[in-house]
Amino acid sequence: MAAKIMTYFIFLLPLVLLGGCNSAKQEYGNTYGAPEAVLGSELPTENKFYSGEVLSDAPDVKPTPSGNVHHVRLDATHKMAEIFPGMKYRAWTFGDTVPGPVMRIKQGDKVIFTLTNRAEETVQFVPPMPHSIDLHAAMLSPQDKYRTIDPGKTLTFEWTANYPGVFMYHCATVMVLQHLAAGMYGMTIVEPKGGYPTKVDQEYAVVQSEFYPKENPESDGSYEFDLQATEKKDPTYVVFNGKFMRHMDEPLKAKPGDRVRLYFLNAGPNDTSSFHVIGTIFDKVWLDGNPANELRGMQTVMVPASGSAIVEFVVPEAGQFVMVDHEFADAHHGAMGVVDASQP
Ligand SMILES: [Cu+2]
Repeated sequence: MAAKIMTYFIFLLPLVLLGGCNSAKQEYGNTYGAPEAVLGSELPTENKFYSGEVLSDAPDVKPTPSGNVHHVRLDATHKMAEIFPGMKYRAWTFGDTVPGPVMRIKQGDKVIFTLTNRAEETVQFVPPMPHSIDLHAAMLSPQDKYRTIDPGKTLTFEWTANYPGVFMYHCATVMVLQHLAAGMYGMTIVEPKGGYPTKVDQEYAVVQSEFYPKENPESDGSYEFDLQATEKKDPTYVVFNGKFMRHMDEPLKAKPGDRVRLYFLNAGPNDTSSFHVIGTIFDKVWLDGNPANELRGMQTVMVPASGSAIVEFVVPEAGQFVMVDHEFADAHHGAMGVVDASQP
């Protein structure tokens, strides 16, 4: 009997353990581990502050990319952004936009990623500032790949997208709250292997975030981050895609009968979102953007700070369908926008 048990432990147990590991790998085909990040000083000379065929400006979403390896560069910059026309905010950005560019890749794809810190070149109002990037779509050592780099530096590393979803990326340099409130966040879409189980007529990216501005002491008419309001979670503006009520003026276009997919990310930094579209019901909701997390027939989806959802709905008839954060104080602070299907 004792000999039999020994046989089990010596020969069979390792196989059982190995089998367990293999089945996890087979289920997801995950890739773990990456070469060390490389720190450099070669800054791009072009005026464009990002590059990569898989990038677009929200609400636009690039089509599913071909190929399995993508080169992506995002630059950290400082710029005067407008939260609404004429209202100037001292923003810190990825790609010189708030939110940063939308990255669309596929599960299993590899990204050769470069962060460049160009805060030095673009400085207008704050001292050159260290920055970093934390990619929620990746699984990497934060101490190596998400390290803070000085102005004038670049950091290059690679990663593989193990899980499908809609993921946040953001600056993770202390004080993180300040870098987030200043505008340093964006969306990565990782499409499942084999694509989504539905076909849609329209698709858009919507990033919700909060702004906490106060007039800056130099009284040049611009605004900057208000630490007190941010720590009290008391935003002046809650916005979709970087601007107060932006998609009331720039509606997302659809037609009656269309199936619409929204990739929705709540970048925060502080509030949840109760995302709702007036006049329809979400046929499918994939929490965190992963079709394995499916809910049906939902009126409102609760999305935490740094969380996301893909929502799909049918436009039932001609009309203007208003997206809101149904925490209505947030809607009044700017988290409203239209899906316009008033024309056939
Ligand atoms: Cu930063």
